[in-house]
Amino acid sequence: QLNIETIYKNKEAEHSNDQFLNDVIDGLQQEPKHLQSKYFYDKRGDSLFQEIMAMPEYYLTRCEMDIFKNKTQELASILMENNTPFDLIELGAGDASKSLHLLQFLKKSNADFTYMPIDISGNILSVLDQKLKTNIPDLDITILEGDYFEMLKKASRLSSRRKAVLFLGSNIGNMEFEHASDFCVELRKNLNKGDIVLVGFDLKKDPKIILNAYNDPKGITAAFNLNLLERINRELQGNFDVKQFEHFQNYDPLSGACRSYLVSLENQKVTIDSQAIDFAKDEVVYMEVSQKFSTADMEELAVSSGFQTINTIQDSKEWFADTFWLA
Ligand code: AVJ
Repeated sequence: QLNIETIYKNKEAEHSNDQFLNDVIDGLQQEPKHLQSKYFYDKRGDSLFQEIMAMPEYYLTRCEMDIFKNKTQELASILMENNTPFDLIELGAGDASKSLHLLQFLKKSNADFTYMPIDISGNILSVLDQKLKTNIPDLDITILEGDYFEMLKKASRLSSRRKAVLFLGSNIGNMEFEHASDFCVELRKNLNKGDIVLVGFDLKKDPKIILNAYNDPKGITAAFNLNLLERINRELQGNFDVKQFEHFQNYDPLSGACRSYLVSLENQKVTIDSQAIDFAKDEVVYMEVSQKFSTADMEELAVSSGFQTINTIQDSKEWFADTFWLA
């Protein structure tokens, strides 16, 4: 069998620095100030996120890994239904450490599929590429570097096979609830009837456990947030004094929103690509939401975007859920 390996980047990638600059200036001119967490993932950010996933407090990855390691057969049998060839598209694939188990299982079961990982970080995609070459040398893989929907459309132009889309890790939690709903509607529009989506949701649970996962005593999550200021310094000629900002994390058990902020410790002026931005002492920059869900929240999302829930698989602690939606 042929191992077709191609890397596609979106055209926008060439202009991505302009986009980054626009989004940063735009966000810092808003009230309250806001930076987008999708920009966390440069090379340093990727490596800090790897450290986060290895922290004892950050249970999410271990819980979903429990599902992918111990319920692989269940996952695979739904994806392989009726044995027709398919494209396995992963949104925000990262280093594919969880999906690796599924891919290996699908290969062993002689499933006819092409793996299409999509990620915004070219750096992590080269890590993924190496990892998969070593572990599954005969895997058909098409790598797509760029934004989710542009790359999903690209995937549709490349192939007309049925699609199974993975959106794991509670990545969906990085969107405000209304935005997540718009996202799922848009996702549904890009799929055909009979296509399948597997979405990972971090569930509402003991609020202390959730807050601790994002407020680690070693300050790795703080460094992960502060790295975006450093990235702005590196790539956009910014002059943030990172020591003048402090990470603050909050979890609201009623809404399920876990949010991170950077607090300005002084009145200060920062220049980014020759544009000046003022920060008042104690002013916050809103950085990221990591939304937590009840099973009712999950179902609401599915129904409002035209999907039908066909199965939900949880880890042994019942802290995390991977749910299958049928388009
Ligand atoms: C990669 C979006 C799932 O929100 O839990 C980890 C990112 N931020 N610690 C999350 C993150 C702070 C993570 N996701």
